[in-house]
Formats: sequence, structure tokens, C-alpha cells
Amino acid sequence: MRFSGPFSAALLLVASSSMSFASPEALKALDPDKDGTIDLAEAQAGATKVFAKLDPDKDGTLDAKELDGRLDEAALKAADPDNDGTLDPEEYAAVVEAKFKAADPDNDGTIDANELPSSDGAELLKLIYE
Ligand SMILES: [Ca+2]
Ligand SMILES: [Ca+2]
Ligand SMILES: [Ca+2]
Ligand SMILES: [Ca+2]
Repeated sequence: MRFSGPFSAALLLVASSSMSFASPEALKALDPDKDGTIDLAEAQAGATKVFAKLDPDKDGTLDAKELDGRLDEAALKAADPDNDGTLDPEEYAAVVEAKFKAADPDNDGTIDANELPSSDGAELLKLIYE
């Protein structure tokens, strides 16, 4: 799953003008090195925690029920290349990385406070912050 830069940038423009639910708490919680941005390693660390929380049956995979709407049916399908109907940690990490890139239109490898409130940022947050 790849989104082109211009497409994401356009989305961000639309999103940032109409939405401002940036959660400073989320940014703080996901930014242990306190540089004010979320890098991919920080996002994946958050994702690992969310994954564990969403997997109460501890079978090591997330099914649609455990994902609880964090990914819609189409997104789940796209994130599930082995088509077993569940996401294992690698598949989850891959979808987090794809969303991370989508939420980083300036491509500097970090999500800052301006990028986080975009719709892509919100979708990323659902996967890495709980
Ligand atoms: Ca950081
Ligand atoms: Ca499970
Ligand atoms: Ca799978
Ligand atoms: Ca960025």
C-alpha cells in the first residue's frame, strides 16, 4: 500500500483546515525522546503495545473483531497478504509503516504536531495509541 506524496499532501491540506483534534497527550505518550515528533521506531513501539492490548486471547494475531473497526474490511484485506483473515505482528507492523508514510507528507521520516491531526494521522493513531 503506497500513497503518493502529492495525494497525501492534498489530503493533509483539506484535513488540517477542517480538523484540529490533535491530541497532545497522544504525541507526548508516543514521543519518549521528547523531540516533539513521532518517528517510525516510536510509532512501532506504540503499535506493539496496542497489538498486545487488542489481542486478549493471546494467539498472536488480530482478527477483525479484535481490531474493532481500526481497519475497515478493505484495509484489513489489503493488510493481510496471506489471506488468513487475521493480522500477525509483521502484517500489523507493515500496515503501521504504510499509514506512517501516508501521515508524513513532507517525507522527513517523522510525524510532527501539524501532521498528526490529518486524517491519515488519525488513522495511524488508531493503530499505535490506545
Ligand atoms: Ca520522538
Ligand atoms: Ca487474537
Ligand atoms: Ca494474515
Ligand atoms: Ca513529517
